[in-house]
Formats: sequence, structure tokens, C-alpha cells
Amino acid sequence: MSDTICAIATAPATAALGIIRVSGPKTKEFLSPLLQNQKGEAVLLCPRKATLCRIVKNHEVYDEAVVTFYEGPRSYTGEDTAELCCHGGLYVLQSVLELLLEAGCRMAEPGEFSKQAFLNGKLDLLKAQAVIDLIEATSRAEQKNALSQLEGHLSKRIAALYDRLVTLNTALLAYVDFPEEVDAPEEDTLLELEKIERELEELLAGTRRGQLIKEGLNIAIVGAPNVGKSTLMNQLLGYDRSIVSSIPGTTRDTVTEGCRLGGLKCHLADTAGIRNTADPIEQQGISIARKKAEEATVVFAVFDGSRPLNEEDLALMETFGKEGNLAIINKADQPKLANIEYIKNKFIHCVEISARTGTGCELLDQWVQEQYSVEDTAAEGVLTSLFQTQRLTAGLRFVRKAIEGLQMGFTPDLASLDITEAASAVGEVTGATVTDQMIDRIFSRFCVGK
Ligand SMILES: Nc1nc2c(ncn2[C@@H]2O[C@H](COP(=O)(O)OP(=O)(O)OP(=O)(O)O)[C@@H](O)[C@H]2O)c(=O)[nH]1
Ligand SMILES: [Mg+2]
Repeated sequence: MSDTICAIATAPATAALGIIRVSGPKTKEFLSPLLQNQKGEAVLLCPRKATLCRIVKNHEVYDEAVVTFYEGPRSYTGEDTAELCCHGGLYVLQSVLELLLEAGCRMAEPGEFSKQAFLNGKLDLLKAQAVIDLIEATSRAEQKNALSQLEGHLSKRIAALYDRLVTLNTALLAYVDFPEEVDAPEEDTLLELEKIERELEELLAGTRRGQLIKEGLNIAIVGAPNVGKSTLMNQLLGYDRSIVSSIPGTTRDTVTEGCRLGGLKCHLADTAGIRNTADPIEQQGISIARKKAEEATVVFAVFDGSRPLNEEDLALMETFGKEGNLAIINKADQPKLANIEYIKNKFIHCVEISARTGTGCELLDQWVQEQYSVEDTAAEGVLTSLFQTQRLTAGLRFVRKAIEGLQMGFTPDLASLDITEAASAVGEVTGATVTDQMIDRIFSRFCVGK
């Protein structure tokens, strides 16, 4: 019989409420003697009913808490579980936790509640990863993607691929063992493998998007000096991060900061104004600016709309006027003196804003949303972890190897070896084929109480 575990599930900080979680076969047995109602009577724990209880030992009251009991298997872990919604003082929570430990519970390891859920088939590895992603989400895109994965469409799709590979292999092995009795399966196997290959390719295409959602979009803000790059940076962040001044060449070192645009996590880099200069420090800043722009996924090329375009602007347009970059014509609160049509000819995407007043800055939000269609994130979600991508890539490699082998007329037993490897790699994503060490490694990334 497994242990009954307990842990504080909320963050270790003083707060209005704090939750202690208990899970295991003896949840009721350990918890019930500690609970009383307001009249001092014993409390009968009914499944899924929140009950206001005093937590008492030896006639001493430790807290008043709302206790909810979930009877296994209809609980997060699949075992009997209780959640004690206590007052959120660190001392209070610790003292209630100690009562549970004295009663016979064991302190939970990090992620042990979720690991138990996985072992009891309540959660596959993909959903477990989605739980971490949801807890760690810092943007709407991450939140939506994690919730889609929790719904399980992606899990079902990958589990089905795993099942199909296993079925295919069973048929192949039947033929290898009983060639007289079973029809030669090469043609059907090949067709099915090609279908699986296409599905894996599709899933992997989604992982690029998953990486973007998780890692965020790198945006470099570049332009000639004094066009308002730092003002834009501060406007997007909502506070003064970069120094702004009317003296050209203010920003030297690149200033980086995270923000959210169009529901996506973004990393903004405000860079030194690019121009010809004899100042060696400014030159260094400019070379870093160019490097940042090269590394970035998106360049926001800023121009000052309140003055005619100069040599520096023209050179920048040649370098950055590419698909995927955005021209930002700034200082729209001033009379327009720049040749805006010229800029629009060089850039596919162009917006006019005033970084100082904030007018038009919502266009940047919209632009990121349109370009990276965060709202479209497939309803079933996309894979975000490197581990998942690596395993599916390995699965695809073996499927392709099996296809090649069959096409070249190798015997089915060789294809079967590749299909076994492919199934094993694909199964690792949902957890169908993982080892104990892998399970431990994955769940140790969770916090205690999750
Ligand atoms: N009128 C107006 N002035 C602006 C606007 N944006 C920036 N400025 C002014 O333009 C000047 C330069 O702004 P910065 O944000 O420091 O420009 P920068 O591009 O970062 O300049 P460097 O760091 O020197 O390359 C400051 O005086 C700002 O107040 C705007 O939208 N409208
Ligand atoms: Mg600046």
C-alpha cells in the first residue's frame, strides 16, 4: 500500500489563505481525528463537500479551515485526497502540517502528487508537462497552450500514433514468425508508415510555434539616433527603463527587458542609434546593436516622422526592410516631414505612432498578434518542451528508416526493429514507454505540493 503524503501546496509566504494537501489510502484515517465542527463534534468527511472544521489536537485548536475530501479514484492523484484551506500564516500552516505528520502522513517529495496522478493513469506525461507550463505561464499564449494540452487532444493524438506503431509491429512480427500463415504485410505497412510519417511531421511543425510561445519573441528596436527608440521601449514596458534625452547617442549599451505583446512573451532590446561616429564607445554600442538585430526574430526599425529622412535612415531601410520586420514611424504628434511613402515602399509592414504620447502603440500589439496569430494557437495545443520535440524527431527518423528499408526490399524483421525504436520514442512523450528514472526526473521539476 502506498504512503499517505502531505505538503503545503501554496507558496511559502504569508497570505490570506494557504492550502495543505493530503493524498493516500489513509487520508481519512489520519485526518478525521484532527477535525471537529463548531460544536466540538467529530466531522464526517463526505466526498466533494467543503466543510468548515476546527483543526484540533488534545483539545488545543490549531486553525479553522475549510476541508474538502475527494474520494479516489475521482481525485487529482486518483487516491483519497483532502485539501485543507487554512489561514495563510506560515506558522499556522506549519503547525497543521506537523499534526498531519504526527498522525502518520509522510512529507511529499516535489511533484509527488502529480507523479501519483501519472502512476494512477489520471495524467499522462504530456499533461503533466502542461501542468508545469500552466503554473509557469507568463503570457496568454502560454496559458492557452497549456490549457489546450490539459484538455488532452494532443495526448490522444500522440497516444494513437504510439498504438498504431505497436499494432503495425505486431502484424510484422506475426509475418516474420509465421510467413506461411500470414499475408505479406509490406505494402500495407508502407502505406501506414507513410501516414504516420506525415502526422509526425505535422506535430513537429507545431513545435516551432511551441518554442516561440515558451521562449518568447526576440525583438530588436533599431534606428538612427534620436528617433525615439528608448521612448518606445519605455512606452511598451509602461515604466522608464531606458534613458531618454534629446542628445543623439544617448543609448550605448543594449537595454533588454521582457514584456508582453499580442498575448506573446517578448524580449525587447533597445539599442544604440546607428550612425557613422568617431567615438569608440558609441562604435562599440552600434556594433552590438547590429548584432542584436541580426539575432532577433523581429526588428522594429524606428524612423522619426517629424524630420526628413537622412542617409542613416536610408541605409537602415536597406538593411532591415525585410519581410517579418516592422517599420515604426515615430513622433506622429508632430507635423509629418519624412517621406512616408518611401518607407512604406521598403517595408511590407509599417505603423505610425507617437512613442511619447502612446498614440498608435496598440498597433504594435495588434501587429504581433496578427503575425504570430496567438489566438489561433491550435485548439489542441502545440508541444513546447525540447524533450518532447527530441523524442518525436527520433520517432520520425526511425519511421523514415523503416520506410526506406521496406522500399529497398529489406526483410520485415529489420523494419520491425526500426518501428520498435520509433514506438519507444513516441511513447516517451505520453509516458507509455518511459523509465522510472525519467519519471523521477520529470516530476522533480515540480514544486512541493503539486
Ligand atoms: N514629439 C515627440 N518626441 C519624441 C517622441 N518620441 C521620442 N521623442 C523625443 O525624441 C528625443 C530622443 O528620444 P530617445 O527615446 O532618447 O531616442 P533614441 O532613439 O533612443 O535615441 P538614442 O538613444 O540617442 O539613439 C527625446 O527628446 C524624446 O522625448 C514622440 O513620439 N514625439
Ligand atoms: Mg536611446
